Amino acid sequence: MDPDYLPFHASPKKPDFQPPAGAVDAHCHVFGPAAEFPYHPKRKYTPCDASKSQLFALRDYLGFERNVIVQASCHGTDNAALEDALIAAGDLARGVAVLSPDVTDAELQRLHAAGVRGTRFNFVKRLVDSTPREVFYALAERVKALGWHIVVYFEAPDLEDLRPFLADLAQEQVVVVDHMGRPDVGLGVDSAEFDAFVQLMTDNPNIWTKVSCPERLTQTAPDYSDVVPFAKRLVEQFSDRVLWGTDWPHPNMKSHTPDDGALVDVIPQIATTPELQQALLVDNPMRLYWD
Ligand code: 0GY
Repeated sequence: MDPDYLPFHASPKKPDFQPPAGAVDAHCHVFGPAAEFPYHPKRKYTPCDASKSQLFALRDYLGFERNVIVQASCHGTDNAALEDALIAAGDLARGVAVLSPDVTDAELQRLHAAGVRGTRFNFVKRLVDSTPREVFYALAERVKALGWHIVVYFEAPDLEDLRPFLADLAQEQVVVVDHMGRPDVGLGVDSAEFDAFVQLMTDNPNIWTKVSCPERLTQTAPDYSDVVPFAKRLVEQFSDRVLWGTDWPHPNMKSHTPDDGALVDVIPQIATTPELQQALLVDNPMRLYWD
């Protein structure tokens, strides 16, 4: 079973930027290993195996202390690999699960005990079949009782369609938007498209975002400077509602193999003071996932 995309970097550089003590990589994945945790039969891509021990080794190498591990579409609603990694990590990891509409209360409790604190709603058409909004509303209601938040993944052209739904959810729960809502960076940081995303966050104080994935958004790989103004704008405007993550092991990367050390070196360009770095890497993720 060969992966559909480039394998992750085998020997990333040691970053020049040293994250503050207690830093959290708030968006990364574990995949398989398939022999132990098979991929979902209806997945849209086959990933590279990326084990928990490889993730924890990368965490230490890059200078991070904790991980937030996000269930990706290739494992469907079977969160077994995620749960296994969370249990192994103990207090050093938290998780975001993808839930089936008929998930039992017992399963939710078990996931919570393992460290899950959020559920992910994926709207990216190349990754998942569409799910009716009523299903998501019902799941949001159920996890609210556990104090979980919602993580959403969509691309910028879908924002207007989703805006009322996101605003509804954010009335009572934190909603974290993956990868800055995936702007087209070619349009520029002052574009109407990106202004619309900034407006979403301005109007909804419960909406957070991950200023992650320059490797996916750039049009000049492996130079990520075209993405920097987007992330910097959000970090400066919403400093207490931003998170950062590596996105290791970078599923579906076809343009280039990102060097995780180089990704860490983007951080001081988007969070330019020690205070902003502390908020982005420590205070915000700790408040959302460990309080
Ligand atoms: C990411 C991005 C991607 C994949 C998934 O659930 C997923 O399969 O999120 C992507 O292909 O853009 O956040 O890892």
